[in-house]
Amino acid sequence: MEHLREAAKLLAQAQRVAVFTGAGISAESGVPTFRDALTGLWERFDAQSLATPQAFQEDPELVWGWYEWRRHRVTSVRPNAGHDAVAAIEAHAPHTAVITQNVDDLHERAGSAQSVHLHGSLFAPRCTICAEPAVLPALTGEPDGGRRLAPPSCASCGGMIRPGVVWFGESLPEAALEAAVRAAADADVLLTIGTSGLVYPAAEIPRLAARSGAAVIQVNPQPTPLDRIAAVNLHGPAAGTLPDLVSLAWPD
Ligand code: BV8
Ligand code: ZN
Repeated sequence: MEHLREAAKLLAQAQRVAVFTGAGISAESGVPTFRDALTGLWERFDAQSLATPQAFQEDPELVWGWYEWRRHRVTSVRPNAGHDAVAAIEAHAPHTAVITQNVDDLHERAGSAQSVHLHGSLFAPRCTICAEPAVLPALTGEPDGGRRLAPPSCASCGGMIRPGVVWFGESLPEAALEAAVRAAADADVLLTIGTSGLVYPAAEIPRLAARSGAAVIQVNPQPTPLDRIAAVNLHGPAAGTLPDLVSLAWPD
């Protein structure tokens, strides 16, 4: 409880807050994290080998099927109390930036409309040839066959459509990375939630905030490499911890 109080005090006093999230914040909505053994149809694949341009090159139907399965999963779940608490922080602390590594739209659906997506989104597919955004048909039920699905073709040039995410070995979108670096450098407090802090350059963001003098608060049930740079470590789940943190920081 002591740690929670300390974190709430830092948050309430902060003028500029950066919130940095990973897959852990969506776990309690039922979206598997990267570290979990991939559930259901995918337990025999490793996410890091599927989330690459090479995998899409070699077997576009397998990779497209995986992303459509994930898009379906996200579409069929709801934001949890952790996402809602992040939106509440934005309501209380006027200069708050939400930076996410996640490719789901749960922050947006909880009200964090300006979330910065460092690794793209399941909802922004584009053409591999002309980069034109593609409009995806609404998913009616779990993608059939589960595993393989042929990617659609571009309406403009007939090129193959790819998921709008950043794969391993691909550069992050410049504008998103710049916005995240600026928010981290300016922040008085950076709240890192549900990330193993292992994937770069995104994992640099909390470290940059700490170097720039921000107080880092971590919410994560397990220890991570970020424990070392955190002023306060709240070892608990996001949906269970964040609402308490917000109500302590801003008792209505
Ligand atoms: C790039 C989108 C090169 C796709 C993802 C050094 C510098 C630069 C690059 C590298 C480097 N060393 C290695 C690299 C290459 C690589 C990398 O970092 N590899 C790692 C494995 C070492 N980086 C890249 O390839 C990046 N690109 O560097 O380009 C380049 C440079 C110049 C010019 C050209 C090219 C691109 C990386 C982006 C990959 N895409 N996602 C998709 O989603 O399919 S990464 C993906 O995994 C996620 O987006 C996330 O970022 C990452 C890790 O996932 P987390 O979010 O942390 O989730 P994880 O499962 O790991 O952990 C969950 C946490 O939640 C756990 O701690 C758990 O305890 C906790 N948790 C569980 N339950 C809860 C909870 N927390 C709270 N509440 C709960 N209930
Ligand atoms: Zn095209």
